[in-house]
Amino acid sequence: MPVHNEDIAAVFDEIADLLEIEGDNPFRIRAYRNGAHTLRELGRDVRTLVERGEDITRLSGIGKNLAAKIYEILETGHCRTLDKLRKQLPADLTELLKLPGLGPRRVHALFHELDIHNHEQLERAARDGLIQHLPGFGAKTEARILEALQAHADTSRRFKLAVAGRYAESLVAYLKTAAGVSQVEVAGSFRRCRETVGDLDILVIARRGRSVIEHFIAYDEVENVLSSGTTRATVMLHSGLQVDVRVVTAASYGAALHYFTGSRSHNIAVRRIAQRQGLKINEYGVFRGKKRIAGKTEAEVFKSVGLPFIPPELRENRGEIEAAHAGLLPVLVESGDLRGDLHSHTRASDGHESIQVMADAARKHGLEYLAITDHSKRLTVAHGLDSKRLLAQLESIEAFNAGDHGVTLLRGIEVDILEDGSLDLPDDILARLDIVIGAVHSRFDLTRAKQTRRILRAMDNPNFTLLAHPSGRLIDRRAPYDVDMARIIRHARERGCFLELNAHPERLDLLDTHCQLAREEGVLVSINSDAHSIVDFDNLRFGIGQARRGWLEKQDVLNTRPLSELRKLLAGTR
Ligand code: DGT
Ligand code: CA
Ligand code: CA
Repeated sequence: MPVHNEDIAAVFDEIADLLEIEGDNPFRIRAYRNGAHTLRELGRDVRTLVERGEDITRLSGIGKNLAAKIYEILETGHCRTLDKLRKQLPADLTELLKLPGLGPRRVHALFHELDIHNHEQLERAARDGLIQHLPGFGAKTEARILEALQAHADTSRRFKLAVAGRYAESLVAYLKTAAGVSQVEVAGSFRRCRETVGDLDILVIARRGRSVIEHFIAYDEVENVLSSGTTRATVMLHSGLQVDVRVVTAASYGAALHYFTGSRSHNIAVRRIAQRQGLKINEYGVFRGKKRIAGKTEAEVFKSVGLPFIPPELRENRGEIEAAHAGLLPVLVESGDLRGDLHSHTRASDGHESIQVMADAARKHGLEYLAITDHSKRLTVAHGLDSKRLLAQLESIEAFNAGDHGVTLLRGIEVDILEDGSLDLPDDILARLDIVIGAVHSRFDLTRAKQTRRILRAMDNPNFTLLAHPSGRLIDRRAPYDVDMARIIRHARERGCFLELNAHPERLDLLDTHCQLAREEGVLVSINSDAHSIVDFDNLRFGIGQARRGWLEKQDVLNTRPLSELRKLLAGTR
């Protein structure tokens, strides 16, 4: 059974979680977390490295102990350390950790004080008002736990786009090896670049379905087959990801692709248009009476009902049909439009590389400029920079720029927005930078009014350039903080500063609907990787996907500008 980096990382994360709930040694816990991080950022399958006989202890964060565990998992599919920990603690305890606001320390307290180890017990205790009396909790926390339980019920069992993408990639490659297959494409929410996907919907063109389906259900990551017929099957993978495969003929491929890309409400709206013209539209084609008038390509399907091609990311029935009719569809931003990246970290704070290595990776990624924006001092866990260390870094950046490296570094900082809205470094220091990214990293629990006031005040600092990850959410882990985003976007327009769309697959923040709002207000959005290592520049494509869902065009995106123009825009915020 092929084991992916993600699978091993999940094992390490779970070990770390369980150790932390048990109150184990923090260094041991950190070692597992670092190992998981390294695997996720590796960019190559560790399995391949091992097969090639490479020494994996040379990877940062992978020592002898973790390497042995990696070999064990690759060989046996199991990890005895995890199995043992799981036996010591109730099986469902780690589910509690996934609720926003519940870290291992709180779960430790819930478990040891109230014997709570699953969602039902947690909900009962919260409703009975038992939780607020635990040390480190309170009435507010208790209320938030109830909200989180509700939100969890709504979104559970969805996969982050990037994670689903890793499973999809192997599976698509595998399906292409079946006899008679000429094309394989993932449709559904995955193709629309939604931030999470419920399941994968894969379309295959082949003349004979049966052999393709047999090949599919024999895939060695299949846990069980939920249904299977001559042209379609649904399976569950070991990872818990569900996959639908449908085999179609070339003649109806475009119609099937449109149908299974969705969204449902977009499809319904298009079907209504077809009906008004006396046409019938389904997954086999567009029909006038019995005659198929379109179906081979999606463009043909759209054309047959009088519409231009609508990109998948827009198909949410959020005005795309009206815009298409009016000839006002946006020309969406593309990966190749990005000229630079305005948010990255180095070893100086919590990144893994030097400025030189990061610059080189950015250049290889086709970028002309990169802003170095390490954390500021308040963020002690990230080894944030104080004025002195920042000034030293500026000198290294200037020295780098004096050479000819094919990429220009911008001098920046990701400065903490403190609780009162002031910034974590003195103004005279910030004034010496090319770019100041403000970010909220603490007190996510302020009231809406206070949180909004805090951010508006930060933006009013004349050195402020760009608001990082504006909602603060971590997909599946932390809800957005309560803030008046419409007001923040309007304020950014009045103040003349910018908003970030953080491309990290766990953030994808600005949300798509807020991108749309920013565009309407004329506030430029910067699509940033927030890179902590060289492979993170690949995440920019997820930011592009999100920006496209938010209707952004090239001109709406700050870092599509060439450097000279960018410099003028940055200077204009002061
Ligand atoms: P997901 O999987 O929850 O992230 O979201 P989708 O959009 O991938 O939804 P899914 O997997 O249930 O179905 C894939 C697409 O197939 C969906 O976007 C539209 C189409 N579809 C499925 N069932 C129906 C249906 O009953 N009516 C219509 N109009 N379209 C459907
Ligand atoms: Ca789906
Ligand atoms: Ca589906």
